[in-house]
Amino acid sequence: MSDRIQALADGALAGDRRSLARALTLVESERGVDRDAARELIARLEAASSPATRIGITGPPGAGKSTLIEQLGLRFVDGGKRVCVLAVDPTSSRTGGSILGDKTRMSELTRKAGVFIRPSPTGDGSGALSGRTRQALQVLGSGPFDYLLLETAGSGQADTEVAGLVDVLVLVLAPGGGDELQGMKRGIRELADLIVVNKADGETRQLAQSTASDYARSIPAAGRGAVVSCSALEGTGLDELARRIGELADSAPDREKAGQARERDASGAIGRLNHVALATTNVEEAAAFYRDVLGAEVSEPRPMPEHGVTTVFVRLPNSALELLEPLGEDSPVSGFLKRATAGGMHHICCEVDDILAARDRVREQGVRILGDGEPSIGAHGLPVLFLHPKDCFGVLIELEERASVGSES
Ligand SMILES: Nc1nc2c(ncn2[C@@H]2O[C@H](COP(=O)(O)OP(=O)(O)OP(=O)(O)O)[C@@H](O)[C@H]2O)c(=O)[nH]1
Ligand SMILES: [Mg+2]
Repeated sequence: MSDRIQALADGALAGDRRSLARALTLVESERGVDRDAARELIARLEAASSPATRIGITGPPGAGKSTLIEQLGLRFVDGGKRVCVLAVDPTSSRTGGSILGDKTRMSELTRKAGVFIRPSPTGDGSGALSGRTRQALQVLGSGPFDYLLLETAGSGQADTEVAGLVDVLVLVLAPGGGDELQGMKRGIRELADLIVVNKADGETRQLAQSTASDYARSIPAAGRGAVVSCSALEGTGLDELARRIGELADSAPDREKAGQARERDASGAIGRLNHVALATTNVEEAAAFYRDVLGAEVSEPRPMPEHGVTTVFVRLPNSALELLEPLGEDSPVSGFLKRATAGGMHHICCEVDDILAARDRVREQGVRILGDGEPSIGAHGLPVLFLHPKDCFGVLIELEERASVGSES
């Protein structure tokens, strides 16, 4: 096992395409045995000497992110940069992947020597980035690339998360969409280094330019001037855009070094609330309630047979709700619903920096851990533990280890 992982790590560090592809498949795998191997691989890859600068390209579906990435990528390659792309597709976990979609959209870039393009499912279907995405970034980032372009769709919580994972964040928007601006989380507007209004061509040229001016007026003073319009289709404004992004990337502070300086808290104390999980006998109806009655954004239901539940994520500006419907014979939520037949709060999940330190801390205080006390891999692909509700004032508490790449922000 270890020799195999070492060979995979060596291949990935050297930029061998097959090794990179296999390493990515390993970290994206949902199989338990693969999760252990993936952690070992990531630990070996941390030896990478000069990780790629990460450029996040985010924005609503259809704004033209893939088209733009191909055009920017071609310009970076012409400028002598080595480029790779990770396109995270929130729909692919449901539809089985739009791998061909993005590859054909980037067909010219795909053919360039030394360029590596990889579509990746987000994992939990919530649009939020999973632990797997973070690991995929680490794999690609450790290869011999100058720039790692990360494509993610959506707006809201997922975007704010992206900001913590990249060195430069570019927000791509389509012309018009004043509602989008209203709906867009303030955080993302402030976190973006550049806002690009795409499709400044044909009938939407004028609209793109006025949208760009609107955005420029509405974002905080520090961000003014950071709004540009372009046409990824016709190429207008792209040389200038590529130059500006390149400048931002080359002057970005060394995130790896900053990350290393930011020691993990080894006290085992709990950190951010990750989500509150709510059990229900009908996840579709519950999702419709959060969407239609309360007006929240909800994901599609996702069956997770390995966890015995079908889940829906309800996105909130500062956290998430996870709706759980039992799946299969021995679902962990079936017992709960026998007592609380109308459904109810099943558990809360808090993040910790170091899952083993957290376990030792609570154990010393006499709190029991459910199961054998060994962390298992939870729905986000990260190690988790559950604390006994009888020792926690009646509340089932899940502790989840924070992902290894800086995710706070
Ligand atoms: N007119 C015009 N159309 C564009 C431009 N850029 C992209 N498109 C078109 O917009 C559609 C969506 O483009 P994509 O590049 O796939 O957009 P995306 O943001 O990657 O979409 P998702 O990955 O599905 O979220 C395609 O039909 C493109 O051809 C542009 O600058 N002008
Ligand atoms: Mg795309």
